[in-house]
Amino acid sequence: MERQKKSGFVALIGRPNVGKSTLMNHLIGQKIAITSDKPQTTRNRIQTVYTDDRGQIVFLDTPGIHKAKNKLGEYMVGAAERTLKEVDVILWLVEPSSYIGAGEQHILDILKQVKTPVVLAINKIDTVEKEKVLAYIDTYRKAYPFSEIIPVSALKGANLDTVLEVLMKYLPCGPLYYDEETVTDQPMRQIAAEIIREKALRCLKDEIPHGIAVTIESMKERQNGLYDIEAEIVCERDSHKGIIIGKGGAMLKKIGSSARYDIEKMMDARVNLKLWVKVRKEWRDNDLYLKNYGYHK
Ligand code: GDP
Ligand code: MG
Ligand code: K
Repeated sequence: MERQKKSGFVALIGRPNVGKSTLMNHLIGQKIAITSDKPQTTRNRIQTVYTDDRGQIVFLDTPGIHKAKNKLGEYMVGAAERTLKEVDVILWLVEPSSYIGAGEQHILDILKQVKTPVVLAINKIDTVEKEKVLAYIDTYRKAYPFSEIIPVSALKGANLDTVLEVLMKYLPCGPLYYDEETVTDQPMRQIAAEIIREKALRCLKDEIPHGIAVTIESMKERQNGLYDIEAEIVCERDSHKGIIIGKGGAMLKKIGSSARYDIEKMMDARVNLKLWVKVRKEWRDNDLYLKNYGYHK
């Protein structure tokens, strides 16, 4: 008789920039979650599905849990907290440190409110001396009754086997939720928007604060399989618009061509990408705009 398979949901949490998307990408071996060295790139949660002969893990790459600074922040924190109560296991990623800062304390306070088992992964151990790792583990062990504490490197793929093994251990037995081939159930459009946003943030370096959003206005497949995609990059100020477009349109062209390259890889099809830049003042604090852009409660 075949052994029953494990199947369930894991919420991946952690402060912005701790390496959540990098971890997802490594596990899936495909570029779906968006990584950036700027925080808050992943605004909508991306479901990533990992399947092997032991079972299936559906990851919810929740937006970073941190104190809300504006309405957009509130949506993100609210969504993340609700997710924690619904999932089978929480995987919390932290930076290697023997000091628990205010941001981590905030997450610990939230974890104390939920009954879900929590696995702690101390990430980026490739950046610290081996001897220090035990002290980091000890610091966190004293702070909360974690189910397991695992030092990892999402970038190098170190100890990720252990993470998978431990997560499988805490998942219930049950039927698989998705086909084995599924890596994400996020709609194509949303992934395309995330890719464009990532490329824009990368190309713009530090010239623009985090106030950009990307919406896909249309996505149509031609008879020959080519996709026409029209997308809008939304920013808060006229001056930002100028920077995004660049001299003679050079910046927008750069964003567009690097985004198109990744979207083509993701969709396995040729893409004709048209980008527009729009200014929407104060969109981060405006409920109506937030709804328009799909950040629903
Ligand atoms: P997220 O905001 O939590 O999704 O973080 P990202 O996955 O976008 O990663 C933020 C930055 O940290 C990127 O520049 C990553 O390359 C880097 N990073 C992530 N994991 C590791 C790691 O294990 N080691 C090192 N050295 N860098 C990492
Ligand atoms: Mg991310
Ligand atoms: K708890």
